[in-house]
Amino acid sequence: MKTGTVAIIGRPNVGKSTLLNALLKEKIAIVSDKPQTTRTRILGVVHLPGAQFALLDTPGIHKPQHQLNRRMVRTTMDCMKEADLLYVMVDATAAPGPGDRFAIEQVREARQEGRPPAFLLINKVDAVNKSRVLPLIDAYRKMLDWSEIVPLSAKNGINVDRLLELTVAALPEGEAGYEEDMLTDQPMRTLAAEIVREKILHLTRDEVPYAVAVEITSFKEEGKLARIQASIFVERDSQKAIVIGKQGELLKTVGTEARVEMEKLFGMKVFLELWVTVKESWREDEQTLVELGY
Ligand SMILES: Nc1nc2c(ncn2[C@@H]2O[C@H](COP(=O)(O)OP(=O)(O)O)[C@@H](O)[C@H]2O)c(=O)[nH]1
Ligand SMILES: [Mg+2]
Repeated sequence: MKTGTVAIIGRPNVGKSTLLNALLKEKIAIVSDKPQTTRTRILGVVHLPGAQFALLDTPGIHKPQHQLNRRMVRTTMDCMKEADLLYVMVDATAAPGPGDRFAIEQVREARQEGRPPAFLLINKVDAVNKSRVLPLIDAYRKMLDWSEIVPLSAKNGINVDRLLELTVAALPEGEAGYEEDMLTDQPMRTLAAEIVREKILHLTRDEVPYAVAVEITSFKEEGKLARIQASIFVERDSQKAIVIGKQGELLKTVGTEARVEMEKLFGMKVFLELWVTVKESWREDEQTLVELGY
């Protein structure tokens, strides 16, 4: 069968995690309109008749400012080394910008003699007029020796089947490496923490999304019930006040939305408790970053 590893690369916010979820037909990677939503490597396994491949969603390539960001970029570079094929994703709603050029430059440096092959994925074509796509293809064509150029919409599923066909054709022959029902290597604790973080990202803005981390402090399964306790870390008292909200409203909404999504993904009832804790400069603290799995 056709097997291998595919890494999704690109600047933040182009839709990498949305594509991972679309290809897996299950939401395992959190998505938001804020850059740097994905902080770790996320592995999903795509199962097709006659093919199985590991798909690596990455934090994306950007110029790092914090210790956390340096780790995120390093993770992305490591994923490229593991891959048999790269999906390099750009956004059809924007002209090629410095972020895209920087990402493509990193891809060029990580490859040796044109290996692994790279597909250019022009995402979000649902949001632009068709006439805008051809000039984009022309502009990007010059930047790397792409094996394929695929305009698509990860969100609406446009051309996603075509991408799968091209991917299977490009993968090497090999033995299946994963169990037939394996979806991701992320433990339930990690998925739970990420779901809580996503709900906070959706409900906050400015510097708050970047300053938030979530740690599951307790996860107990009792038959068809999961009792989950989570700590939400922020860097300042003012951020704590924002995350809790007036009379605890925001935190309550986070809790409700996160619980509903966990119940769907885990197929069990969830009892969720949330705490907000100030942890100054956690993004610069090596030990905290390790503890949080970054
Ligand atoms: N219109 C449109 N929006 C998309 C598409 N794919 C992703 N998005 C949106 O782009 C934003 C960033 O998506 P995300 O998957 O988190 O990007 P990542 O940072 O590259 O992983 C989110 O608001 C998504 O809903 C698409 O195909 N079309
Ligand atoms: Mg992402």
